[in-house]
Amino acid sequence: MKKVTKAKKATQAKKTKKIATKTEIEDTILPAKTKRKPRAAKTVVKAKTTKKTVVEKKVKRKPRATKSKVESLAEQSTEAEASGDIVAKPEKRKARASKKKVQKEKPATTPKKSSQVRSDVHPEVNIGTAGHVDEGKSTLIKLLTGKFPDEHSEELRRGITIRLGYADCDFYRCPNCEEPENWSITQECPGCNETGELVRRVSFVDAPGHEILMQVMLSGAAIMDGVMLVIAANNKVPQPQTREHLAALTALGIDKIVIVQNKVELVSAEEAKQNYLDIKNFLQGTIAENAPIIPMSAMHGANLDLLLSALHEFIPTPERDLDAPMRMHVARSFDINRPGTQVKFLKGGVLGGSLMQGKVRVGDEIVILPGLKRRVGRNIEFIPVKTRVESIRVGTTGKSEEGTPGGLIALQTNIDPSMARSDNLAGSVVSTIGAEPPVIESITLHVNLFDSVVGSEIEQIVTPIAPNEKILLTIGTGTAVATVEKIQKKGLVAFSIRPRIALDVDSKVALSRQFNKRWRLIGWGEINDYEQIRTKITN
Ligand SMILES: Nc1nc2c(ncn2[C@@H]2O[C@H](COP(=O)(O)OP(=O)(O)OP(=O)(O)O)[C@@H](O)[C@H]2O)c(=O)[nH]1
Ligand SMILES: [Mg+2]
Repeated sequence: MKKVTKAKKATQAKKTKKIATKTEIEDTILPAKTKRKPRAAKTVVKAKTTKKTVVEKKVKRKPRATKSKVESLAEQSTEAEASGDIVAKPEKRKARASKKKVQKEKPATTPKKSSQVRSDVHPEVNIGTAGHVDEGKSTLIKLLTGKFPDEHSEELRRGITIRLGYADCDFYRCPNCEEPENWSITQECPGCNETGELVRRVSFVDAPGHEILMQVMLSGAAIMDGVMLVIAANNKVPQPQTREHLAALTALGIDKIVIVQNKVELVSAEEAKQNYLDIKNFLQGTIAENAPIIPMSAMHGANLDLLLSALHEFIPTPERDLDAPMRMHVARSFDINRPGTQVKFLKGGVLGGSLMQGKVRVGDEIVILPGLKRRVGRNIEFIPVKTRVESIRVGTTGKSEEGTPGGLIALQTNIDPSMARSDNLAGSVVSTIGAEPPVIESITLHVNLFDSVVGSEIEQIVTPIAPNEKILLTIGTGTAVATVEKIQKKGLVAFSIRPRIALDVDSKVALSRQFNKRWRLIGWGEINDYEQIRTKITN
């Protein structure tokens, strides 16, 4: 039985290698760091049939009729933003039901199921995706983790990512094989069947590429330690959201970047080389100037080993301060109770996100800031919520007694589950009691504006910020519409923020302005000063 599985794996591996344009492209275009020894019997196979299906799919992907629904989801996300499917059981059920109707293409290779991830290891780093719509970000996550991150029924129906997706993957290194062939996502080396050493577990955060979902991407970026910027080899470079996402990474100071030149099997070697040069040209002078460019086919699994090697080298696990007070960015919140559950069996609200610093243990007393949203007349108020951690889920590992930075975690608390329903608490910060981050209602920023609005087809000039103008601020996973109160000299701008926001004082602030009813990234701000309000922590 075991032999059959091995033989099958070997055949699949061979097929994958054939499709790879790795050797040809590497020989000519890979930067010195990632250039590898050529391997025997690797040919470029141009997948004409796949091209056809992609063209057909593109036609399928543009139904305008459903636009308003996606837009309303996007609007919701502007207010309550980010997500990261952590414990959303009811949504998963819905998604499965509608999967049958959707003709979404699936990668040909499924290297492993996420359930194969070892249960005794915690993820230590969050790697996100970025890039223009449809260029293969979610397909890449499926290749790496075995889990296709688009699970929401609307995502499956539309064929685009709408919420943040999330899945874990283990990186193994074979003691016998040479770089980069020694890297794999299975313990058994696909090259020589030797048992590999587990190097680290990575949590992947999949962001949407659609232009109207920019705020979701920005919120997700708050929990990314590094990013795979996916650029399709069969598209002109740069596409608007390739530009806008790279600008967002610049704004938020995320400079650990690996470029994935995806869908290389759809173009000739010549076209791939030209596309590589276009990417290089586009990256020149940006924070990703020296990022490695990995030619890949996410759909066929080509060059996965090279990608793992580059992620290991270019997105190392950051140093974490485990002794600092616990802080967590909340990306999603849920009520996990099924309708009709008896009151005595109800479970408290669940918060999903990632720790920035410190540790959290079952039984810890924590506070959620700015807290519970409440409408008072025409205003929205927030009430800080004190609660207790009832249980912790760490990535796909399952229940754990402790959560640490790196990887997505879900905290089940003892708050009324209805408080956490439908991402009500997304954008909040969770903290140890007694060492809370400031909750602010005004902030002064050193503003840096881009020369032009990079996220639309037509590049428009970014005009200076004007008095009384409304600007959308993204701070951590939270967003708030702010009003310009005062423009001081040297690019200092004072904003009033309503509703309040819990501030991670080390974070950069992304600034977006409305153009034709869409928020577009126009620059970023560094925190100069803020006015903290007194918060009363209630039970
Ligand atoms: N031929 C080919 N098709 C691919 C490859 N990667 C992705 N695709 C296809 O491209 C389409 C878009 O893929 P997704 O993974 O959903 O793209 P995405 O970047 O996640 O899209 P958004 O999240 O909506 O921005 C799907 O039909 C995929 O099957 C690849 O390497 N080769
Ligand atoms: Mg996607």
